[in-house]
Amino acid sequence: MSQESADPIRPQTGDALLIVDVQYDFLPGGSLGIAGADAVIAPLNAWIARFRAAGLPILATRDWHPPDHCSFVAQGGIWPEHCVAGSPGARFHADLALPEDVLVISKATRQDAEAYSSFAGTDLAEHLRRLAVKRLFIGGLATDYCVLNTVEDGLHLGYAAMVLVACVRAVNVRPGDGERALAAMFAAGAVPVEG
Ligand code: VGL
Ligand code: ZN
Repeated sequence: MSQESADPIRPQTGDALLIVDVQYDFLPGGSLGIAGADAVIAPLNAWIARFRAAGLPILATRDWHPPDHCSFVAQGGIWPEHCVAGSPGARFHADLALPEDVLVISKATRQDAEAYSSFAGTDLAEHLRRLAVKRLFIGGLATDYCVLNTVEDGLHLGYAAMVLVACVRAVNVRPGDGERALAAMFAAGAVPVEG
């Protein structure tokens, strides 16, 4: 059996892969490091290979904050400083096999606004319209913040949302946040995809 026919769901025209915030600061050793988050890289690379082979669009978001972003503890926010635009911690992990023509979406770039959704204040929706995308395959970090808000916004905007369950990890500020976030996404109409 070929690799492709063994895939649970085969990407097709109208699909795009959206990789959320696989940046050093969210990976173990980073300033907002998520336990086990490096485990998303290998399965995401397999999805990248499938989308590339099918000639389908691949987009990658990045948390891209100014140095005094309102979400940081020094500004009264809840997070340690992370993903400051242009800093080493804001880089995509080098093992993530992003293609040269990946569309990069920077988000939460304004000092005075938190923005967990990849759609908030970005041109993501314009890109998806131009590319005639109907269905988003979404994986990355973190399940309980940017993935959750991106999936919910995507569903509200009329996209089908396929959640790559092996490719997401949660911050879990409260134990169970990640599981609750997944349950909320599926209750809202997102579809779990293995692998
Ligand atoms: C995120 C916490 C703070 C995320 C971003 O990408 O999920 N989480 N900033
Ligand atoms: Zn952030």
